[in-house]
Amino acid sequence: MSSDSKPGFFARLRARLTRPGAGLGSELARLFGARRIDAEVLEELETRLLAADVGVTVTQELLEGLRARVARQQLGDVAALLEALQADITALLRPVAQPLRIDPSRKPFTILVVGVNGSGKTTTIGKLANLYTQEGLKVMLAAGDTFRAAATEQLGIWASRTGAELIAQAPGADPAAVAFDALSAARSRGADVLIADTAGRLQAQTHLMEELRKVRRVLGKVDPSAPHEVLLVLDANQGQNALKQAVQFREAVGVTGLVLTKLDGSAKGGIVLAIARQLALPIRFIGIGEGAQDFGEFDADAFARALIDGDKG
Ligand SMILES: Nc1nc2c(ncn2[C@@H]2O[C@H](COP(=O)(O)OP(=O)(O)O)[C@@H](O)[C@H]2O)c(=O)[nH]1
Ligand SMILES: [Mg+2]
Repeated sequence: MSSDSKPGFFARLRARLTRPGAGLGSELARLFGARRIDAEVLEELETRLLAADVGVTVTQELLEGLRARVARQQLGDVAALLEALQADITALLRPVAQPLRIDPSRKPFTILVVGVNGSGKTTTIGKLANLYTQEGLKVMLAAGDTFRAAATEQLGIWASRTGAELIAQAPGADPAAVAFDALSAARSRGADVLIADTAGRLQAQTHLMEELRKVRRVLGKVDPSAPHEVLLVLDANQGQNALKQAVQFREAVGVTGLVLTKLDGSAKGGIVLAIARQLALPIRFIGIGEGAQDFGEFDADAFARALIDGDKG
């Protein structure tokens, strides 16, 4: 990512993660001002963490840490409390803020993208194609969602928009065959990156998970080291359900990284904390809108700041 696109992305993250002026912290500060921290303040904070989908476990952990410091009189007022909270959230997120590195010795670097219907897989692939083609990499996209003709069309639009090459077969084709052809073609044409789309899988349907495993196996037949990344795309609005999906996909296909989409206007950004704490899987990217630019690497400090401060300007 170029250095000048970073502040722009952070400003949009702040503007979109919460309603204007509605960061966790801004609201508490408005409610309580410079008041000393008492049970009521902590209770209000607890309510707001739960409302932001932080989840019971992480909320209790965060509050325990804060209560202990309040008891030791280390936190005088609401501002100090919020500063401590932001630091704790940053510390919680930092271990999972691991960017995806395209290893140039793995050529093509093969990314298999999985997730339930509508989570944002195809859009994320388009955004990734945009990112990597702009870095000068030769990118190929495999239309592995062969259930719906519209899915291939959607991927094709992103391909022509970004200059990536699309590899597709007729609707109804075997997704594993598409994967095999795509990786073989990407190899012979010297692509740097291959990104494979898959159909939206209902995680409860074991035969569909079986199909994803087959796609995985077939990629490994063309290149024993592939796939080099299995990206699970989760819709942040799915809340605790996203956690369940992650557990199931991880078991079935061995997820190596996460993309969290639709963090714009969800008011549920706290789910990222629950996911970080309970899955300990690398969070590679976040999506904050439908456009190619509404996408960036996950940054623990920026995210914690956006969550607490909101768009206070
Ligand atoms: N607001 C918002 N919409 C998104 C985001 N990512 C994807 N979408 C939209 O969500 C819908 C489903 O996305 P799609 O990529 O087709 O999901 P798929 O079924 O997993 O491939 C589309 O309307 C996308 O434009 C995001 O980060 N923010
Ligand atoms: Mg799709």
